[in-house]
Amino acid sequence: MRVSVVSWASHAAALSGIRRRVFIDEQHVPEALEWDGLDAHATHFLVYADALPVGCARLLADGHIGRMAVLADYRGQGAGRALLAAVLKHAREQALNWLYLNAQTHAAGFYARSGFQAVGAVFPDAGIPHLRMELVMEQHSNALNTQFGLPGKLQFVDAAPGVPVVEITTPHATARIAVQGAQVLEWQPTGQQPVLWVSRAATYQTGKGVRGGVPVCWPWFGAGAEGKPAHGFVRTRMWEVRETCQGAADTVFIRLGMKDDESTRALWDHAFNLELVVTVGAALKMELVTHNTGTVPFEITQGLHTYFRVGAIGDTQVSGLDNTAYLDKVLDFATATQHGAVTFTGETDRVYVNTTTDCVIEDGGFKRKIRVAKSGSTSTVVWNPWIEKEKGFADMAQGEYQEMLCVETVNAGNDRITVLPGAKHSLVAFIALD
Ligand code: TA6
Repeated sequence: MRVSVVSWASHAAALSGIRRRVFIDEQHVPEALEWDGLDAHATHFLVYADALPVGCARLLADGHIGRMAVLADYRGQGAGRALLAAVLKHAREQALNWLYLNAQTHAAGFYARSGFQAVGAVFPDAGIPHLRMELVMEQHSNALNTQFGLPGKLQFVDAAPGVPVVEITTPHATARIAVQGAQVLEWQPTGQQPVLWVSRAATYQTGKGVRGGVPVCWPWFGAGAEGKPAHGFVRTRMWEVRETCQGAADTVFIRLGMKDDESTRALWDHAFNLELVVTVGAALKMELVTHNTGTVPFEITQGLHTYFRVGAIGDTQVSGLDNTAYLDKVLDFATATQHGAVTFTGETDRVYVNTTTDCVIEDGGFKRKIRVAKSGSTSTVVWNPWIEKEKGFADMAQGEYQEMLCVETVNAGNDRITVLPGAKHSLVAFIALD
């Protein structure tokens, strides 16, 4: 089987002919979904049996592989394998080292044999069950360093195959951020204990968030609707690195982003551009910016689900929430009011409402105070799983509940954000040692 790399301009007839027979005639995909306007901007691939074009595929500039189709009479003869091999070869040549696709579930094994890993749950697309699958090529960190590295200040390393992590070094602090999920993992001011907590049992693998750091919960906070992931779907997917730069006062910042695609629209049918901008220095600033790129308003709940490292939970309290009402998840979301500082003697899982105040984690064990300031939020979550709930987390080691505490900067409960078409919303968490 011979494969040619072609353009839509030169081979639209052959490409559309194959896709019409396979997707529209055979699989009844609606025309409007098939011709999505992206073809003119994509690289296309045609596989030939003798002189006849019998299969196609396309690759978008962001690494999205799609429209893989082989005519019925030519399946099982290696056409698909030849197409995928050509796409991967072209991607490497273009230094595209992170690829993703939305595979019809019956084809998941085919892609898995080329190293693609499933991310998230099965979702319907045009009424056909699909799985999002991602592949990080072995030299992904190298490519990211070439494009975004800042010598002596910012570099990418692989925490595990396919899990690139950015390491940031400044005179005031160091930090680590997983590109997958745009998850800040560490922030450690010079001479201090780490401020963020990551479980010793945490795993680093494609499609799975790390237990600890700052998971990004979006476009919903908390339990999802039936069959949808808790805390939204962005924390287990690869984000794209968009910008890195040295900022004022010896800070370094990185901007990561994600846009909607078929697999996100199958879970949440809206067009969006989501960005996380992290500024590392003597403080840690995380700004989660939601941009509604669609034509209708949408509503989100969200959170920067920050896990803090404390010396001993029993010797820790949180001030700043005095006289604040909260929903107590441990008591089936019963409402109560906080009196004085929050102390910890058991499982604690509370959504404090109508509050814009700073919280201060007063850590008697490490003899330090961590200030959590925020903007774009009127609710704060305080969570410690304690002994029993800890046992339910395979990625928490026994007894770790004693050294961690979540003070989360969120829009949760009735703190729901409506973003109008074209508008943006910014949620900021600003963390510093008092
Ligand atoms: O923010 C608190 C919480 O919603 C807890 O109820 C618990 O579910 C925690 O988040 C961890 O959730 P996760 O999905 O990361 O295991």
